Amino acid sequence: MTKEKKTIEEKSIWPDAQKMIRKAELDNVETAWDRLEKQTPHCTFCESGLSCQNCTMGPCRISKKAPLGVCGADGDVIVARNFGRFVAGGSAGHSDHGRDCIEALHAVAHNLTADYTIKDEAKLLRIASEVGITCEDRPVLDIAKDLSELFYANYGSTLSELSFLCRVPEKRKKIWRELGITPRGVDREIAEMMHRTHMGCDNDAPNTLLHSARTCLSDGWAGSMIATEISDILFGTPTPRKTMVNLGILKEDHVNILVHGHNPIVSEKIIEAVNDPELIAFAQEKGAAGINLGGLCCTGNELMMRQGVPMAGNHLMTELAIVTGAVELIVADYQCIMPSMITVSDCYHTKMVTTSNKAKFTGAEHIQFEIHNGMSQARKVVRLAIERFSSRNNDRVEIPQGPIEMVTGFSNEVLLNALGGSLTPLIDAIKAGDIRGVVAIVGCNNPKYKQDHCNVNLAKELIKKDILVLVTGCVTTASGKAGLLIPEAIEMAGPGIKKICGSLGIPPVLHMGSCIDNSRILQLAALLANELGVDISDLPLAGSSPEWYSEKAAAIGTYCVASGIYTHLGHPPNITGSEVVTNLAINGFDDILGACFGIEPDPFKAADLIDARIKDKRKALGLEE
Ligand code: SF4
Ligand code: MSK
Repeated sequence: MTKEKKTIEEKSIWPDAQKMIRKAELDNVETAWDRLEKQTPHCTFCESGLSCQNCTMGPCRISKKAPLGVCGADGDVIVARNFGRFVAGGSAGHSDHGRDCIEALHAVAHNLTADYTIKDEAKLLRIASEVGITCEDRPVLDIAKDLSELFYANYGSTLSELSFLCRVPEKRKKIWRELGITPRGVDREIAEMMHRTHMGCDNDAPNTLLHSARTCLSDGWAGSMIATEISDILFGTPTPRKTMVNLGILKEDHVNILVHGHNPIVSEKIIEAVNDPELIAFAQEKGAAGINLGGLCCTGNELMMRQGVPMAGNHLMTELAIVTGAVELIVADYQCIMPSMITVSDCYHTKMVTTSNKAKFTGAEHIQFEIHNGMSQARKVVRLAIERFSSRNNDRVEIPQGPIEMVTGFSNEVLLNALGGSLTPLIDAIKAGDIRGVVAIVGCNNPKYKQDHCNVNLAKELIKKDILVLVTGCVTTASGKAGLLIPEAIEMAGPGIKKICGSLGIPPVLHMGSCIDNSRILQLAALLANELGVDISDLPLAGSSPEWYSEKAAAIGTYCVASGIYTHLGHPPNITGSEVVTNLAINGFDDILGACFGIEPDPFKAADLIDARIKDKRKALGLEE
């Protein structure tokens, strides 16, 4: 974690990052690490969750001398309220992304766009029947209309429970019913969280935490899940493919364009424009060998999963990608795009383009993407990038090292297919102890940590212990760069994983997508529980976000715990100012939800912590002595 002045080697484990941090220093470019240094030490009131700005009688800070805010709220209430608003922000982010996907499906269904189509009709029919829509003898677009309407309703206040709760094991639904946290509508839970945390409403910390769980469940089992399923319907369900990762994917003689953000609605059109022969010819006219597209963060994950587009880097690589001096243009949708991208790109010839009214950046060129104009806007963006190529200063270009190979595209459909159509072989492998458990490592980078040290070492330790690892979000890039996402990585795993993954020809760490695709992991957990007739909390599963930073990651962790999955975090959210809240998160939730958070910054100790939990679950199922 943070210390005031870090050496370059202490900032990141990666040679490409270290070289670019050094270059940034020489080029006089400030990065997240420099700004962190200036922000350290952080305010201890904020860090422990004990400051409140919910009204203008304050702001208030809770201390021994002043244990109550002006309104009389104590530390427990303030911490719980802050946490509730924090995860409501995360749930809103993912779920609003899901809403944009519904709008796209709705527009396709009503013939309002020629730019988007249904790529996976079989999946549309499968999902529609799963949520109770009649499909027989009906035109596909009519089914899509009904599905988009039903998904819109999942955001409102009219449903008594969310459509995808049909996937949730009965035992889990009973727990939610008894606690009064069955998620209803996405917007409803988020709005209620904001309401409850207004001055003078919910002044009972455990009660506020329960609604935090409900809010996050609406993200996991609706907002994010809807986003994933519609993205598959519109752009294709991912299948395994080889691709490359790290800054070495940039090409010195090409126009380099990077997509950044989360929603594939923009990036899927950019890839089409990049492959347009007219635009390729235009790039060649300008002296480039061609156009090279790469990904950053989660929209990069989306394009990688479905199209095999190479990945330039995760969260802390986004500024450093510009520092290569080789990037003509970054096109961003929303989420996790550092505002500093503008100032860093101003130091080079890189153009920043924003595409959503929800995420405008002063200093960027804004090209608004709508469902009806996605293709023409994408062409504009690519043309702009090509025009920047001649402004590149070749003396300032440095592309570090060659890229690393990785395999991507492990959707649940692919896993089921690889297992011969049923989960039985996986369950048998779990019963036999060849696969002792399954852990999802997800989430971000945070400059308070040595970049990817925890993400990578935790994955390595777990596979050694015969625990299958699933990755999404920025941990994907970390695992790929560490060589864990290729079948040959079974050599780093224990004998059981080596045997099972070896026989299937798959890596011991499987890439399952972007941040919203954690919903794929929820679905897999539910499928396993239903197959065995147990609750999700009975399974030898865990989640982990070792280097998380975002509200969305906290929301993911909370919906995992509320779904019955023990979740490790490298550091706690800003809740440590309240014993009541902290105890509930790391102990009390276990009693009522069958899962809780575990906090451990050291990846080796975290692996032992998770392993112990998996051992307990296996013992309870009679699978281990
Ligand atoms: Fe202070 Fe209470 Fe207002 Fe918060 S809600 S700022 S604790 S008076
Ligand atoms: S992009 S939320 S830094 S994983 Fe999904 Fe990466 Fe975390 Fe953003």
